[in-house]
Amino acid sequence: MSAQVEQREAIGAPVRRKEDATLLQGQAQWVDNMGGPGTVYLGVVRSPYAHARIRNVNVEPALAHAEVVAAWAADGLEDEWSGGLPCAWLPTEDTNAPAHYPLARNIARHAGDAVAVVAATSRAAAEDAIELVEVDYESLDAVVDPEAALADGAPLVHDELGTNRCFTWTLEAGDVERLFAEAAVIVKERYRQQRLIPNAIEPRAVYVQPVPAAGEYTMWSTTQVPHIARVTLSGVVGIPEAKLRVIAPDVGGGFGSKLNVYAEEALALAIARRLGRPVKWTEARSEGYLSTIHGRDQIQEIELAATAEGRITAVRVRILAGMGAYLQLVTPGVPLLGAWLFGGCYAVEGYSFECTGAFTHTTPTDAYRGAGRPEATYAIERAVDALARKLGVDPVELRRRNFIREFPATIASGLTIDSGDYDASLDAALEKIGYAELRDEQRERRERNDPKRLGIGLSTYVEMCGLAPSAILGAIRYSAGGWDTATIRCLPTGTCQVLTGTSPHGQGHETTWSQIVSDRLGYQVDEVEVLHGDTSVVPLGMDTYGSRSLAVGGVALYHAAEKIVAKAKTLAAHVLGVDEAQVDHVRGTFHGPEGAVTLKELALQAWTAHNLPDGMEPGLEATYVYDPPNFSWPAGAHVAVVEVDTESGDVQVLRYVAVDDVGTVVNPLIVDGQVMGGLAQGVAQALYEEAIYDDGGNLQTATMATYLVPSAADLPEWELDRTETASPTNPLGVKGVGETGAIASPAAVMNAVVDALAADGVTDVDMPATPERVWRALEEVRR
Ligand code: MCN
Repeated sequence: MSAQVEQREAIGAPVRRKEDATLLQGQAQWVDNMGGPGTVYLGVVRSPYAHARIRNVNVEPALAHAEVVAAWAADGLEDEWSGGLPCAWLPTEDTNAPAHYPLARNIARHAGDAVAVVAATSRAAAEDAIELVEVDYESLDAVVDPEAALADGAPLVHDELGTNRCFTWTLEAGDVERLFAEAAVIVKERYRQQRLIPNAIEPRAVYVQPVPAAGEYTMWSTTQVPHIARVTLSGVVGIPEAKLRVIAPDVGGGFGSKLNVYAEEALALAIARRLGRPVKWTEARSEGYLSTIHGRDQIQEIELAATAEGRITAVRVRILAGMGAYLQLVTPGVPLLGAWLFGGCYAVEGYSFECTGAFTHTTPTDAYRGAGRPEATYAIERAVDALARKLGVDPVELRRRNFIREFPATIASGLTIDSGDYDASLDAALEKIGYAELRDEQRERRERNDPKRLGIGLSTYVEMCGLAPSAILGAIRYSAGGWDTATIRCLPTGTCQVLTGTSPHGQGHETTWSQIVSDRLGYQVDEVEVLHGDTSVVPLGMDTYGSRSLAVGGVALYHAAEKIVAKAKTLAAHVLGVDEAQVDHVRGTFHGPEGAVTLKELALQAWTAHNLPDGMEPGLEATYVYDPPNFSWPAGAHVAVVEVDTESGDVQVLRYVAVDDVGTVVNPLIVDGQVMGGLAQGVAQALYEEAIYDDGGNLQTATMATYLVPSAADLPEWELDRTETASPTNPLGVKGVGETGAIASPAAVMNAVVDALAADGVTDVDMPATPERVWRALEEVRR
């Protein structure tokens, strides 16, 4: 390999994504493309009521349909379940975890709750037949707002619990009471994190092929978590884990929504067993809005205690988190993923956090890009701006007075930030945006009473990702570990296979993993085949979420490469007839004092095994299971510039600068793409998207016509830059990037909106800052 090729494919090189050719040329393997002779298609009958007693379900009229094979309500499938659908994270010992089965028994608890299922010989027939199922519902009162759900006399989501409270979780550090009592200034803010609906390009789908005689099942699913799905579904359906193979083929995005184990997967497995036939289900988009998890849904109260000079001494936070009607895989844990971060990147001393989860008659919430950290970042970054206004200090200056500057830094909430340089990213962001000039323009516009105000909003964030040290996950009562695996198999003919426990669904692992192997072992990127997402090919894995894949799975791959090098070096010394200490390895070539041998040649030697050192196992293959010693802590400074039309309430994002520090960058093109995608979702949260329920629990934004996903035309040109502080906790120095954009940007945009209107007296606007909301906020102060 020439030095130039080496450079073009090493860690840090902007290699184009090798997975894109298949994706863009219609050759991808989507679950919905699968099927075969004898397949039956499922249609799910869903409750139109948010809360109803199911008096009777009559499937007979559906069975009369010529193409219908079978149909069941909950009681018809009851003996298929060995357990309920899983929740893997019950944060306290007394967390209320109600039973959750694939079909609702007796009571429907949210609009879209599954009540019956029909199996037909075509998808069209299944959809027709669900209309024929007769359900006798008695509509009951519903509660959709988490605060209302905790009020006395609220309708109960689960009668047997006697309360809508799911759990209360607290974290206290330092003498918070004293710090507040001694504070020269206190700000107290209340923010709302509206509910969001994830919108992956590919809706959910599942296809199950049984081998009845062997009791074996293969499930293809649009999942981010094939390994977790196998472990948990084997418990739900009672199929021994060894007989269940789960495959996540090409998956068209997830953003957290496919980090879950869903009723339809369990139904497909159970019905494949019942009928002995392949079973398939594909979600309709509007069906997904009701039955795939939602994100966010928090009411936040945050207080900052500060000195007269603006040194923040303590943070006190109370969160009310909407769980929805049931606990999905990690529902109660999501708000806690932000629990350590409400102090932001500031050196605070006292920390008090309390989170209560509440059930409502709505679609369950769960992980959505950022999961807990956008919420925390939003609260602290908006509160810091509120403090700056109260003190009459520039928000840049106030941040600088409080930055953490010594690393590793153990923060008040108890975790340790690995590394960072918050001034560096802020400096870079301010320079790129031209901060001083923008403040001048803002002043000029105000002086000439331009109805279009200019707003400048900052978000200097730090987040924790790369989930996670297994021992910490255990301590916070998460049911699984945080390790991941990689295997490198050097094939005898000069290519190699990588088996990874991560499960990419848009993040480009095939490319970045190939770069790591290229960098360490000298293969060209195209000589590396990355296999993933199949529990029979890669039995051990913890999958993709929490921006963990590079910082955990990629680091496992690095260590596997080191094991390959170690074995190859011994073999090289044997082949070259020299002492091992005399062999130098440089990217796939082993140099002795007088000759050299390549890794590819050694792979062939190891395969023929004709002449190996005594005791050496044939083959050149290594596996590493890596459990990270810490989270990874990306950080950065984002600046949004908005123009707010005080006559119409319209907000336009004029510019957006994001300077992120994600440690060592493996592939700058992919990192930029990840940041841009996250920014789009964060700006969408700030300005466009909101799941709205009416008081009866009907989802008012149940289609893409009413739920406003912005298009590229609605978003600004992203101006990206980076600073780089390598993580000292892993040998690659990497930190995660998959969620940074979504974490930082809602706060930057909303700080900009409020900054534009602060001189007019507006100090808060709820997200999304729609023209109507902005206009109403202005009307209120005008009156
Ligand atoms: N990377 C890099 N250098 C770094 C950090 C990351 O080159 N310092 C590369 C990685 O090698 C990988 C990609 O960037 O190719 C993202 O890496 P990482 O930050 O480890 O995140 P994950 O791969 O674990 O992806 C999960 C993350 C999450 S949690 C959500 S949500 C999300 C996201 O990724 N959902 C996505 N990005 C998405 N992108 C697409 N297209 N679709 C989704 O559903």
